[in-house]
Amino acid sequence: MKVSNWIANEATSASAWLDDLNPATSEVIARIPRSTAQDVDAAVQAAKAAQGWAEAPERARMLRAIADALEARIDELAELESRDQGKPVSLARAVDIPRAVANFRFFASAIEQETLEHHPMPGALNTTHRKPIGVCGLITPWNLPLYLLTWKVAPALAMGNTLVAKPSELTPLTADALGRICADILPPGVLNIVHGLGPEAGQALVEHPYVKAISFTGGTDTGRRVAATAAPMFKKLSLELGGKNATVIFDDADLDEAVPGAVRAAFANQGEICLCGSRILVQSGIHDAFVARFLEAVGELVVGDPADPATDVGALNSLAHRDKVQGYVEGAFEEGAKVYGGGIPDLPAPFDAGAFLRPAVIADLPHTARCAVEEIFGPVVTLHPFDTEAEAVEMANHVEYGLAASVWTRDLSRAHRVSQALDVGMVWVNTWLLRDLRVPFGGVKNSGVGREGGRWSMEFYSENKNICVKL
Ligand code: TXE
Repeated sequence: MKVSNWIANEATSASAWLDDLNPATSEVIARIPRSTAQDVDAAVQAAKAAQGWAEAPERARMLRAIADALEARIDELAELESRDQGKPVSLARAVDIPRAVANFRFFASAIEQETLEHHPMPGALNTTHRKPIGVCGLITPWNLPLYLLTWKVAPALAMGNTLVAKPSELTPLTADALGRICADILPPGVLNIVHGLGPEAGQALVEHPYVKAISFTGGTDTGRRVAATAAPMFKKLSLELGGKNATVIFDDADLDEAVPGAVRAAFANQGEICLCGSRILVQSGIHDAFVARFLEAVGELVVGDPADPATDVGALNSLAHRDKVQGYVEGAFEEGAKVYGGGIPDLPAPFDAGAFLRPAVIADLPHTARCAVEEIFGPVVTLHPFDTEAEAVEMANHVEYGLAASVWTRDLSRAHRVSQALDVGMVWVNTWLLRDLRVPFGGVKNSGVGREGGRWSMEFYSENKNICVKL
């Protein structure tokens, strides 16, 4: 299979190509363009020429048409996402692709229902207007490929911008499918998709003078580089970066909820979600009971063929990433940790060549250990006991990241108190990753800058303009 760049609704070829692998088997499944700065420039020029492409009601109609087209191909897209990313097909079918559909429907409704402010003053009236920014650059990662790409594309289109998207070179397939779908729905140049390597195509996009806003989701180090390039050019910047999120279990937690909740938070999507709860803090009174049930539940997770409906944990995104994750587990062991599970599973061909790792639970290391403070981004979780509420907050906040947390308790006052004290952008109480698309999404500290979601996305992907009329 050959993946194309989509520039002005044309599938365009490239002068060089990259291999795209299925991480569950290490087979080459596609070749993708290794785009150059010239390819990026062609996409940006097409986007620039397409500005002013439609009024809001027409844009809403097109967003719904994209949602319908994605929904009609849900099984095919789920299979494509799984083959490219390594995640279970069942997860892509239940979560990733439906969420992509929802992203378009949500922002179609949002622009239809948008209200703007007027500020009357004696003898004059101020009206506020939202204008498109112009050409926006969207750079997305490999963990939730279509889910996160559409989380940017939908609001950016809704607000009337034209786009150049650079999906992760590791997971290009559903972006290609989106480009094909949109070529039949959007005017030429409105959505352009350019594939290639981050330091080449991604960097060229961030550097391009006509690109007025950059929305980036990816690793913190890459985000730092993107910010260093974009900030002196005064580009609007949204950075959704990594996380090292705490799952905080208090003595009074309902273990029937907290155990499966903590398992899901730690290992959903192989632990490759920036929101994953990769550090579990457990109060001493419930510690042993929780750990026994948690380890039992983790031991029941099925690792293997992502196409098998029984699979809970698929392949990591690449062998290189699997080795990096495995390196953290081995490092923890050398530091004296007790490691439950982990290791490379014994799978039949062709999965013996895949990037699989059994879920690993690390105990008996302080909450300051390397594996407890750095983002591992794989099926690895650390366990830490605590005594008091204050201690839990101190431990949870003792990382450079500040994306999310979950708090498990039956005490409503404590839930509020602890949620307020945690230095993060999002807290879930007695649940994890329950999303309402209207709420602000983003983190503090090294987890990023800015918020997306609902009106925050609409704010980011537009420029506010005030008009003052003397009466
Ligand atoms: O992501 P990168 P990587 C974390 C996770 C992971 C680590 C590294 O800990 O192990 O980051 O992952 C593009 N200019 N997350 O290296 O490089 C790149 O092509 C412009 C957390 O795979 O950040 C891709 O499209 N763009 C995370 C995108 O940036 C550049 C999700 C993300 O890739 C670029 C993924 C450059 N100089 C990884 N260099 C989350 N927050 O969910 C790369 N890119």
